[in-house]
Amino acid sequence: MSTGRIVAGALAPHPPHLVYAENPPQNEPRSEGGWEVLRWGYERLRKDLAKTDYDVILVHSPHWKTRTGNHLLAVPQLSGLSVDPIFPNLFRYTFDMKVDVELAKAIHAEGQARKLEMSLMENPEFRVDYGTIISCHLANPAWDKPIVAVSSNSTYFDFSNEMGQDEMARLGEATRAAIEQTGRKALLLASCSLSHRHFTTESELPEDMSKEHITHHGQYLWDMRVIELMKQGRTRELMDILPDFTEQAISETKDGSLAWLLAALDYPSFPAEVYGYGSVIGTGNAVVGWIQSIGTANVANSR
Ligand code: 2X7
Ligand code: FE2
Repeated sequence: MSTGRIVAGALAPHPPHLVYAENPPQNEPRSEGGWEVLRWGYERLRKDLAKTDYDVILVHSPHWKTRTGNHLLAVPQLSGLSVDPIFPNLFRYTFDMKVDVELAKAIHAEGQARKLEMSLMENPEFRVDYGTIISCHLANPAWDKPIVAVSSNSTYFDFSNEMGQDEMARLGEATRAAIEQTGRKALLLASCSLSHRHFTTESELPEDMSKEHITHHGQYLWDMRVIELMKQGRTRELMDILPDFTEQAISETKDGSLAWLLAALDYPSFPAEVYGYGSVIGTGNAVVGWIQSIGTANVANSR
């Protein structure tokens, strides 16, 4: 009998600014801080995760873009230097991570069984993208758990948001089945921003918070609508409006991370915990958790 399960999921945005602001030893550039509301949100997420027993982190990243299907890291250990191509002034990070290859292979097989195009990434020199690294770092700066990283395929861009979302629903289901089958207790991270319209110029001091705000009010209203549905546990409704949100808020959900997460969690109906919301270079970002032990206990207590 299988004992594996997803113990928690989180919307875990990856602006490089958040790691830059924390000044961890792995990141070369130094900062004077900034974006505290989001960073304190991650701090609160980490506190809740510390009460949760999990043994692997799975992350779906918009910045590992693959043209042909869904790729999975499948090298037991990866290290190197990852540089954000847009913000090399903020993110030059020396990474060193372990990968749960057995779980990656199980997802690969479950995806193929659902007619998804799947590939294993077996190049030991592979440079891991900043989206994967940042969400994992902010959720677990100790890097003491192995990860499985999932790429973002191009279906949303080549066909439509609806088709992309349909594939992510199947990939989420495949991910859950593989976790159950391999007996893992898993934390899942959807590494993405919400509204994603950003400034086209950077202020002289990137962490000058007097310059930071959402690009425009319409983006903020869309973000609040989506967050409200998460807070109310209405994630199936959220999936219904996600294609429109993706289009109108120019959202990074177009890379599939959030749809994958909600599908893997089987569309949770308990209220999500919103740990923080804030803008980064004009984009809207929320740190949100669906922690099974906390969420389902709250629902039981309220009955
Ligand atoms: O990749 C990103 C992002 N998604 C949001 C904000 C700023 C920079 O990089
Ligand atoms: Fe991004």
